[in-house]
Amino acid sequence: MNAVVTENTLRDADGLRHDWRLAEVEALFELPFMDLMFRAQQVHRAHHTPNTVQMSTLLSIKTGACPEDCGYCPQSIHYETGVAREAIMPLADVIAAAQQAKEAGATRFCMGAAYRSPKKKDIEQISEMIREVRALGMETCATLGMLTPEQASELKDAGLDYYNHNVDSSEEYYKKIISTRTYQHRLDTLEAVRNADLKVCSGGIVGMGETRTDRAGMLVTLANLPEHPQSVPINQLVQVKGTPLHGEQGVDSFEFIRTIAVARIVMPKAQVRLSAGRQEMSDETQDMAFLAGASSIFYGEKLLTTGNPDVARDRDLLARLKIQPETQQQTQARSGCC
Ligand code: SAM
Ligand code: DTB
Ligand code: SF4
Repeated sequence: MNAVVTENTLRDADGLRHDWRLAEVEALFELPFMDLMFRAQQVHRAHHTPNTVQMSTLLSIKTGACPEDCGYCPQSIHYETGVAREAIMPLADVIAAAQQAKEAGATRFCMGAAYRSPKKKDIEQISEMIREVRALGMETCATLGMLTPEQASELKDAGLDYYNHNVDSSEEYYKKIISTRTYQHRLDTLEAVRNADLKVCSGGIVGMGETRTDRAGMLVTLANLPEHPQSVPINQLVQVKGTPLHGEQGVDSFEFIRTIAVARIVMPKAQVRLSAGRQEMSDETQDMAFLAGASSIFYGEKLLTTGNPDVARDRDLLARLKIQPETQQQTQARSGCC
């Protein structure tokens, strides 16, 4: 990082900070709601096209039977959730789903697999999927669990644009929701992904019973990485029967929106994605999320195994708010993709 010191804070060559202290980020959370929203909107307008939202579509290319025990996840083999186990999807089905997502207006296609870490043959098959999706002119994203540096490079060579790997919460709270891997495992994969010159998509989940300090801690982790993730998904826990986190009290919508606003302020250039949980949100909560600086959504009826608002509801909401979906050309110009 090529760093300069300004106003007692360390900034990189792009003027971005990587030295956020927990107390500072907690103080942002403590601001009066309107002041926080005003600051977030100022940062948003300085770095992003107003009234524009990028749309990504998800596809679960390998579902269920995951050996990890993430307490929120319907795909873990440790919990009875009724999610059917499926083998890796045939290439033709993936291409058809990507084509359909493109026609519906998505500019990025994200392929998710319920792996702890992919095997050699998985990487080969998924590399083929990435090549074909990219040939459609869409940005590509994959989320396959832990990667070695070599696997990250192979995916890069196949044309992968983004790799999603969430830190999910603070380091302290992480231990309480997952026992089969550590926070450091997550950070190691993020390092491999960055070093392979892939764009990083990393965020977390709100409403798992964590404290505000945990939410602030998660954002400190993300903002203090050597580079800010280019994409930061903020998920509201989707409660699935059978998972240990089913029945958690969650947070009120203002606290969820505060988390988005603080993410926007500490990572000004990142695409902050209003991710899982939209189906359970009112139109007004979603609108507040855009006001707080969310610049992207998951679009299409399904996330990985759970529901998302249908396309008609999303089109109607965006039209009523006069928000334009980002076009393929805008997406490509912004990221240099395809
Ligand atoms: N297995 C890979 C991994 O864990 O990185 C990729 C797939 S995993 C389903 C991707 C992300 O989905 C998780 O990191 C988590 O943040 C999010 N997720 C999973 N279940 C969720 C739920 N019930 N509600 C909200 N987000 C969830
Ligand atoms: C992310 O942060 N959220 C998406 C995506 N990255 C892969 C996944 C949400 C999953 C919600 C539960 C499900 O549908 O299985
Ligand atoms: Fe497996 Fe990912 Fe679900 Fe954890 S979040 S159980 S690693 S699919």
